[in-house]
Amino acid sequence: MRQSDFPILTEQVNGRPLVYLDNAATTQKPHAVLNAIVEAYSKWNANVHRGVHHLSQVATQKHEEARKTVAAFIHAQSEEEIIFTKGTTDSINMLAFSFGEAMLHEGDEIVISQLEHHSNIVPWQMLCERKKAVLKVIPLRDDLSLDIEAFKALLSERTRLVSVAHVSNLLGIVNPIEEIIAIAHEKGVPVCVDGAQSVPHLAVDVQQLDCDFLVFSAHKMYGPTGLGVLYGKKEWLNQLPPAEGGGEMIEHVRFEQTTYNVLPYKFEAGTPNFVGSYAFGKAIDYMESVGLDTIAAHEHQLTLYLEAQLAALPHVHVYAAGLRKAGAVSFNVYREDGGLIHPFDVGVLLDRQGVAVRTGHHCAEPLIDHLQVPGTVRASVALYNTQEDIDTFIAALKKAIMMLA
Ligand code: C6P
Repeated sequence: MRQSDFPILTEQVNGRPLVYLDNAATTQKPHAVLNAIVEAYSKWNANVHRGVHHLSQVATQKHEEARKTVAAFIHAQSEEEIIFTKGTTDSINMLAFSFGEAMLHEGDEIVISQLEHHSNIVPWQMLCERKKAVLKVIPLRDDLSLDIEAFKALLSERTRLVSVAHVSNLLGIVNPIEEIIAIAHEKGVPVCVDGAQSVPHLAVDVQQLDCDFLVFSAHKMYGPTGLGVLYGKKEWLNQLPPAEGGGEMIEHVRFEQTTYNVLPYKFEAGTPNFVGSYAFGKAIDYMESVGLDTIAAHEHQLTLYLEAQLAALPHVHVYAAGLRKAGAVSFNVYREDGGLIHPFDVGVLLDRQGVAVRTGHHCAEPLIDHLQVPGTVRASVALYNTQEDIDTFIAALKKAIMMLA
């Protein structure tokens, strides 16, 4: 599907045509996004919200149109609920600081899960340390799905926020996020959804989900690096203090006291990444031109095919096999004697054959510890991948296994 829209896909790696299966780390960019970046810098580059001159007004208009595109994409009630950040990690850090300042006191609790990416662990850990609060962790069942009964038992009168991934970056599992939100809301607890691995693959509607916050990164959605989103319900964002000071976030500055701007600017200190937002808007237009349902169906088929092909190989263990996944599949390879072939070695031999996958802990060390392995090999798909890509990958993997076993 649409491989020709992505110039990098015609590159050769180690003398072989590139087969890019590291999309959960970052996706490749279509012409529409690359052209948007060149257009911005060659035709209307100027700082936004600051100038009366023509270029500044054009730049401001493009930046704010992109915000509306993002708001419509996730079905936010208003573009005031869309805060541009540097990425998912930045969004979570911002939320942790801001929410923590306003809402967290000694002895309060934050709930995350065993399968979170470090970006949805460390900011909450830092906050809990600062505020002498407690971080609680939803455990996994034997099949690696979240233990929802244990989650219910973890919620207490002191729980102030739940922050959970919609899709696990390591396992690709789609978590029952609607259920998690409903359970938390029953107890009056707000929920932050880490959508870094879901918004690229599934149609996410924040009003339907009723999540209080949603965070995601443009670079995993065919958009530029250095740009992400913190969505928050207006009621929440209005209650929270800014996380950073300076630039666009002020109304008036006096040495005695500074007053803050309205939403969303209150949370956007300094010159925003307006070229990034414009290019991200084009990435979303591109995804919509393909169709979210078409993308989801295509990737679902590919993921099922990928998992089935891997599971059919002797001595290959697929994690969370059979559970609903979006985009990513993790596995490990074992020798006849049961010894693990290090995922790094598998990754290197795949790379020699032009196949890009990710190996290691995938920035989810607590989950890797739970799996009791040094890491996994992860293959992850995007809209431009084909069944042929999977076949090339499987053939390359068979060769790698032959050499390593
Ligand atoms: N995961 C991966 O290879 P940033 O780096 O800020 O754009 O996204 C951080 C992040 C947060 N949550 C989840 C679920 C993620 O998957 C990621 C990024 C990449 O799995 C790079 S480590």
